[in-house]
Amino acid sequence: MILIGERINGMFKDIRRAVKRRDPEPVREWAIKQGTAGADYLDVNVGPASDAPVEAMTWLVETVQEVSDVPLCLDSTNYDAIEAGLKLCKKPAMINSCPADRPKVERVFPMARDYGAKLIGLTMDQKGIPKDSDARSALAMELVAAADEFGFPLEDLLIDPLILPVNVAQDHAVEVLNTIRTVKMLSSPPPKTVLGLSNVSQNAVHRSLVNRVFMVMAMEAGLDAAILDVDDEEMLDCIATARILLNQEIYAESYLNVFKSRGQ
Ligand code: THG
Repeated sequence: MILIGERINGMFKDIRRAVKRRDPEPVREWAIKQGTAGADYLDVNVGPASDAPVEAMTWLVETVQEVSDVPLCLDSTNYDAIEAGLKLCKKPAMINSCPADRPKVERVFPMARDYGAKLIGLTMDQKGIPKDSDARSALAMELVAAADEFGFPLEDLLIDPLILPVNVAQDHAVEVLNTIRTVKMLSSPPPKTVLGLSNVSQNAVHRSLVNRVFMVMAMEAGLDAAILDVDDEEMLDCIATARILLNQEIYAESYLNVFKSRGQ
């Protein structure tokens, strides 16, 4: 399971303020904390309100890399900001993300290939996010075809079927799970799959419980990666236990500790 720490994102008030004031301290703290918790990547997003996204992303990437050598997942809809970040990344990065929308595909896939970055492809197009898993899977297929067309390695493509909050789009969750299953049959080798897990519980009660239960369900469907709260210890225990029960890890009495100490 590829764990991508969600916390350095302008959606959070402390980070939004830090980006605006160019205050490095909250960014450094979260970079170190998530690295210690076992993040394989750190998602970095300057937030929707940033008026100078290229400069903000440049600052954010530099600030994180001053204290952490965890690879970065550059999260922006502004591809100039992503490219500015890619130029600075010391480790191969992940690009977050590209929809199945032709002009964007033509901009992002060659960039991902040329920088040796992994790439998250979203099952959405200019019309938005379809509900049915069949329509989501058809968009995933377009992204798989684009990887082939632009010479991008399929195993570096992560398909994100885009989970929405359960309190406003309850009927989407099963469609997302079925999309994860279907994507695994699209090509050989198949692309990987990823979710922005905490979306599922936005504005809902029992947030961390909803996140953990959906994570385990998505793992059974074949999920390979998640953008999530790596600081949620019970979440990591759920992931470790699901890995045992799915026979992805050999059982040992110390399995919880083994999982938590990995990568440190
Ligand atoms: N797919 C991809 N990338 C993504 C998402 C996705 N990036 C962003 C997001 N979705 C995943 N990251 C988050 C980060 C934070 C929250 C949800 C998803 C979140 N934030 C609090 C909230 O909105 O309630 C912020 C409030 C606060 O505590 O300050 O829930 O789906 N590829």
